[in-house]
Amino acid sequence: LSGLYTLSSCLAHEYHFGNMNKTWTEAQRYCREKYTDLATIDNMEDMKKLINTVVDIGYNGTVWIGLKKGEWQWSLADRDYSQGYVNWEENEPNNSGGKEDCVFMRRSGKWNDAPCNIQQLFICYGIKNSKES
Ligand code: 2F8
Ligand code: CA
Repeated sequence: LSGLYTLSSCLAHEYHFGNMNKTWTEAQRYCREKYTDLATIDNMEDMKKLINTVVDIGYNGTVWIGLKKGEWQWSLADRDYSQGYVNWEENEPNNSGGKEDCVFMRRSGKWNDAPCNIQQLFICYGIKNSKES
């Protein structure tokens, strides 16, 4: 399995639309089982690719991506948030109500922090797990 993860970070990665309402943690579990992880965004090229994944489907809502607090951290453990690409909406993250530890993306591609227990669609990242059909 570790070979699978190594490969996925070397090869061109793909984004996959998760067309089910899930909390952030449920979405993470699903993406880790079926692919590699919840969506990681390394640069502007990734960001455009991810936006296109949603726009191509014609979905106008928001989607979970693989970014969460304590300190902001990508779900994919080898990514360093503090050194990486960000695309926060203006005035975000604002931790509204003191409970916004997870991040979703709007159709514009901009990010907002929101409560992790909201159920919404999501984007997975990586290669498809060959054990799944
Ligand atoms: O105005 C931005 C603000 O909008 C909503 O709160 C009213 C968002 N909440 C949810 O999406 C649950 C905030 O996260 C956002 O900062
Ligand atoms: Ca917010």
